[in-house]
Amino acid sequence: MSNQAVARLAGINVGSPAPHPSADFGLIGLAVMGQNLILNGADKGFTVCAYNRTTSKVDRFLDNEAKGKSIVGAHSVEEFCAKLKKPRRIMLLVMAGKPVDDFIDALLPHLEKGDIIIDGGNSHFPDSNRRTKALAEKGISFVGSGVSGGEEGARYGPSLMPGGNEAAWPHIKDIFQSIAAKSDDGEPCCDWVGDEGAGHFIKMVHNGIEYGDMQLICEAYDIMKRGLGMPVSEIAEVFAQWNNGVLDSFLIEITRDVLRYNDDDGTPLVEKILDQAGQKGTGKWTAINSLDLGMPVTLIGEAVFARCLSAIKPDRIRASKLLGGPTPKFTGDKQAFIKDLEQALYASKIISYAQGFMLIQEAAKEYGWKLNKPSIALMWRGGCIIRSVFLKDITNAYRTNPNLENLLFDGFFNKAIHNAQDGWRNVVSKVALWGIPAPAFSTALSFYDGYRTESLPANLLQAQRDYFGAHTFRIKPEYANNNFPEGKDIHVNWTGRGGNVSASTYIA
Ligand code: 2AM
Repeated sequence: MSNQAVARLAGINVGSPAPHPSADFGLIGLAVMGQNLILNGADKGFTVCAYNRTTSKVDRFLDNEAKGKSIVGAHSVEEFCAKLKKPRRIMLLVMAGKPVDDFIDALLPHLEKGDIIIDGGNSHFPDSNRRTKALAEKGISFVGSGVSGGEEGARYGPSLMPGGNEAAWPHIKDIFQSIAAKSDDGEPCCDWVGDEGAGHFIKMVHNGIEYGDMQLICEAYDIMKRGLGMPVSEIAEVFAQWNNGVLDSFLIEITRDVLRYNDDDGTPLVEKILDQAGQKGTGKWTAINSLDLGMPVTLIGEAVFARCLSAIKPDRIRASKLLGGPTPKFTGDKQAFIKDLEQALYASKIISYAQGFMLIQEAAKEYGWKLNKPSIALMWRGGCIIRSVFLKDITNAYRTNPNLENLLFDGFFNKAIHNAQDGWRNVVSKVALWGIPAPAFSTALSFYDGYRTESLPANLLQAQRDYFGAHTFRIKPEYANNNFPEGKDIHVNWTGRGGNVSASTYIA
């Protein structure tokens, strides 16, 4: 083979003039998400350059889905970079982890200061923190962008959550906001999120919240099925009704449709599906991060654990034969209970989002990020899995007061949760008596009651810690005196004193 042929196989242009830089942005990674984002961009009037590690996929794409559209292709990283207008805007939609770093390394020799690399994959936010810093040192702007909405969203309007080097934003804003979903008010579901890995962080929390929303819906279904003894077809109609009210959302809508879907034998398919949940890890990341940051994001945690419990089906089968409990028996007004259940779901959802925003707020503090809070809820209003009418109220809350301490302190949500309380408590107490697990409903209520309690029993806990480990405690200001001064770490010898507190007390 000639040298030229070898070079051509390696994707190097030999003897032909450098390609004219015609593409508004480039995208690497031609799996379905990548292809759909390119097609979406072309529909919005942008010229897009496509590249993929396996270059045969570029040709296949150009000859099929991309035919006749403003889409060009490249067979090498070099050719790809040469086809992009400057500053170059390059989006990676490849597998998270090493492939992202490998592509960044391959791109760097062909880039110039001011060029922009966007990672639209499912990267963990610490990786995006690292990449933002490392690329800034080379004069390259890195953007880590959450992309949500699946294949359909990518094609017709995803929710986009970009964060990283803010210098990039003016150069990508038009493209991002054009291809993003629009809220029902016509606003693009995309805005600048914040520094470093903030975009991927917000996507992670979005996924955690998605876990929580799904778990709440599953608990409501289980309570109607086993607690109220309702057939699936009837439960579907309850979800249909809920979808016209405060719970109006994509997940309630698809639940309605799933429950209405019958197998060939005319029975609901959902009842035949094995009750073992899978997970890809973003809910777990959110739960781990909440533990790392010391934030009580309990509902997402319970949603992750509920999937874990479902996954140990063999254990559950054995336990179902050995461990007794009550048999659910509903008496009373079924319609009234269904109304209570709607309130329980609504209130628990408010708690879940309040917890999610507590985590986001703490992350901003911990990582030193400036976050665009009103826009976070806006970005979730359309295109993504948790899209809902409810997010409009959250957007309003943070637009009214961007420094809102807690979502529950907003007038609208304060009133909403207050009004939902009676129904919520009724449901949680009844299902406990019936022996139907409702970990998400229950933890939401426990959180609410804990959060609104001025004095928790952690006084006793501190005493226990000091007893067995001399971990010290502090005294309540109103009880401070010479023995127990305010604001000091105090240790008491809990066993070795004869009534004389001061003799066995020291101040650490
Ligand atoms: P491929 O088509 O060559 O496999 C989703 O899997 C996308 O990530 C695809 O575009 C895929 O390229 C790319 N990808 C997966 N693993 C990769 C790797 N190790 N290096 C580069 N690209 C990779």
